[in-house]
Amino acid sequence: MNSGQPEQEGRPIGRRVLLGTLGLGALGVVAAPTLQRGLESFLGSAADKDPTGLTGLLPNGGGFRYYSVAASVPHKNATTYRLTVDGLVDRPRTYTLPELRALPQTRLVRDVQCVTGWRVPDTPFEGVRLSRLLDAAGVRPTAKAIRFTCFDGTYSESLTLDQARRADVLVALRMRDEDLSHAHGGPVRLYVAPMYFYKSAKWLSGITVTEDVEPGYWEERGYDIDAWVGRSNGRDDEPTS
Ligand SMILES: Nc1nc2c(c(=O)[nH]1)N[C@H]1C(S)=C(S)[C@@H](COP(=O)(O)O)O[C@H]1N2
Ligand SMILES: [Mo]
Repeated sequence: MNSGQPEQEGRPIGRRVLLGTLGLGALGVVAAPTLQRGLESFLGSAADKDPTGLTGLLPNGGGFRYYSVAASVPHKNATTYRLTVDGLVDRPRTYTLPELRALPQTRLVRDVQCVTGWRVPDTPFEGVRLSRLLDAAGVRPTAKAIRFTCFDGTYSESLTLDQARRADVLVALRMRDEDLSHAHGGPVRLYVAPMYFYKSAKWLSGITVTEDVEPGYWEERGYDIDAWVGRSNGRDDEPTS
C-alpha cells in the first residue's frame, strides 16, 4: 500500500505550514482530552490507511509531523518484520517482532525535538535498549560505530558505539503507549532520546556494527553527525522542559 505524501525536511518549515501546526495545537489546548484523542486517532488513521496530500500538511496527532524521504514505504507486521544485527559482531542474528517483544522493555518519557523547530513534549517511547541487542551480539574490540538502515530502502543513520550504548537509546516498538504506527516508523524505529529526531530512524531493519561512523542520509546533506539537542546545529535556542 502507498504511504502517501509525507512532508519533506531539509529546509525550514514554510510559514503556512507552521501556522497550521500552531492552529491545531491551540485547538488541542482548549479541547477536552477525549476530543483531542479522537482527533489524534483520526489523523493517525488518515496517515496510515487513506493518506491524502493534505495529511502531510497536518501535524500527525499531538503536534507530530510525518516525515519520509521515500515516496512510499512497504508495510511490515508481526509476521513479515525482521531486524538484522550484523557487522563486527561475534553472533549476528535476525529478530522477529515477537522476539523483540519478548525481551525486557524500557519506557522513556522525553521531549521529541525536530531540528526544523517543532517539538512534542513528554512523549512516551517504549522498546528494547539498543545496548542489550549489542551485548547479545557480542561487539568486537575493533568496532567504534553503528550504521542503521531502514526498509524504506533509502534512509540511514549512524551513532558512535558510546552513543549507542546509552540507556536512553531504544529500539522502539511503542510510542505514546500504543504500538508504533506505520506513519511513525512502525513496527520498529530507533529512538535516540537525547538527540534531534532525525537520528531516530523509522522503519528500522538493520543494525550494522562498523569500524567508523558512516554519515546517515541527512548527515550527507549537511546535518550534524552528533545531534545533541541544544548543543548542535545551532537552531535550538529554547530550553527543554
Ligand atoms: N526512515 C526514515 N526515518 C526518519 C526520517 C525519514 O525520512 N525516513 N525522518 C527523520 C526526521 S528528520 C524526523 S524529524 C523524524 C520524524 O518522525 P515522525 O515522522 O514519526 O514524526 O523521523 C526521522 N527518521
Ligand atoms: Mo527532523
